[in-house]
Amino acid sequence: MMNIGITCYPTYGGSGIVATELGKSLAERGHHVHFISYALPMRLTGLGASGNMDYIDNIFYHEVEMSSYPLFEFPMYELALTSKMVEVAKYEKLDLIHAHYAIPHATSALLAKQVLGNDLKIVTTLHGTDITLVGLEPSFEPLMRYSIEASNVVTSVSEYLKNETVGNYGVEKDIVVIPNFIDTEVFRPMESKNLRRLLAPNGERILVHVSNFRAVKRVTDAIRAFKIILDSGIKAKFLLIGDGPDRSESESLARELGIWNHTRFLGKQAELAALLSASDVFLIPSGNESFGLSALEAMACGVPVISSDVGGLPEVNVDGETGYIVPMGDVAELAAKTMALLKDEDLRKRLGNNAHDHAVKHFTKEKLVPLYEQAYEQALSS
Ligand code: GMT
Repeated sequence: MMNIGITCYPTYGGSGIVATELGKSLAERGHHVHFISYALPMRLTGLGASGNMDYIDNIFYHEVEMSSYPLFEFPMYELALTSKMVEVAKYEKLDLIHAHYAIPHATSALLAKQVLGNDLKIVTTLHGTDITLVGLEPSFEPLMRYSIEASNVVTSVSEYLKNETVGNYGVEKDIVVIPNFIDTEVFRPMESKNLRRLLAPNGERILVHVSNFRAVKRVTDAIRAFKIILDSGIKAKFLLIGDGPDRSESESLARELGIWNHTRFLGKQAELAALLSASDVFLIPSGNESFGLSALEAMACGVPVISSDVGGLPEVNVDGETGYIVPMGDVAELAAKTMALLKDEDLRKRLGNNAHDHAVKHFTKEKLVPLYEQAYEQALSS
């Protein structure tokens, strides 16, 4: 049994989801898990297949309190986080802190270790946003490199992200690839007749997209592709799940293109597996994606994926087998490949079944959480 601190962003995003599911799974395996963040991570509710809010006494949540002081213009989140890490590590006798993101979480954890002056181990998982941040703000590069090099063990969610980190930033640290995973008791093909009737009352086909509507998700590509699909005469509905900065623009585009009545912007949804199971094809046309957890969740529900060809997406979606991969930004091809599935139900079903089998074979928590435990053991013996 280990005492593990986990720091992640609690908001709507893959890294927080992976960190939370990992923490829940580690707790189920008998470890003591302490989440340290500024809000309760969004999926830190419900344990086990029942999805009930069962109480479990080896998961703890420590909130980072932010105080404002008139003289300081900007809140000092990273220092407040560091102080909370010091407190939790000391009193809960943490063996290690698992930081999801090099900047700022591993940076804070490393400072906490310095303050404590002890042998607290730091395991850092790269999700990609760290690297994007450095792309946007090159002056962060030395801090990013330090946060990675000084961690005891570093993991990355895809080969792509590992190669980017090593190739583009000259990081020399050994990086262990541990792909993201799903709980197959939650993300599984579910009975969906009633939901389908509700969402597509006239038997229309159902397309689905799930994201946080950031520019990098290129949601408008999916909407433009949907217009082409409708224009071809196919009767379909498009579910757009999630929320974020580009939602208004996406909604406007749907109105502008005259396809508003065929789209359903559902906002953030808790019952994702049911909505995915009721859908025919999942679209993820991202401009960059170090892994694409939402695509994996769809695959686990038996839904074939049409993805762009960027980042780690080809490590998740196998072209011609679990769906199709199209060049990023090629809206016509996105529409064409989606139509190929919508017009051939046998093919769609076959790829959907393959997607499910692929997810269950390669990306389950049973298979991948032990790799994190190995990474922790490696850190403890370093
Ligand atoms: O993509 C986002 O907007 C959220 C972001 C995050 O940091 O939570 O997701 C990143 O981490 C996920 C979990 O590892 C990956 O599945 C996503 O591909 C990755 N996003 C990007 O690389 C853009």
